[in-house]
Amino acid sequence: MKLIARVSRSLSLTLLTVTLVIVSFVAVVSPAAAETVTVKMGSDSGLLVFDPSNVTVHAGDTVHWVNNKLPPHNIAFDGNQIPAEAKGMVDSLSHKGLMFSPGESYDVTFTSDMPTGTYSYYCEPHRGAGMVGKITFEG
Ligand SMILES: [Cu+2]
Repeated sequence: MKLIARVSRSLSLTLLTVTLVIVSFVAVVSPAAAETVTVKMGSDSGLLVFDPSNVTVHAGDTVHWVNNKLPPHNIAFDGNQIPAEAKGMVDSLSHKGLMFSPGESYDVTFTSDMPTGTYSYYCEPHRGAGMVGKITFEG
């Protein structure tokens, strides 16, 4: 009986150890929770800007543009100002249609299969006024 008790105790210790190792491994390997970064089109104070104009995202994160002030706005990525390997994605990243209504929004999710680097974009009606933005994708 004593032997069985000893065996089962060491067995449960082993199980506990294995469980702890697995749990800590999962905690280290699993990426941080995906985030949504909101970018206002037209600042609250009424400036023709993307606010914030520079954001940094990681794989799984979503950039969420919201029409805020002084519409219409749109989101146009420049094929020469995104990573060269991402050039084919210009159209799918951009929202060329003008957004007129406050609260209208557009999302782009950056996924691990996309090239890392800097993705610059602008608002077509207000590019001349300096309504430009930049996303740094760190993968
Ligand atoms: Cu605009």
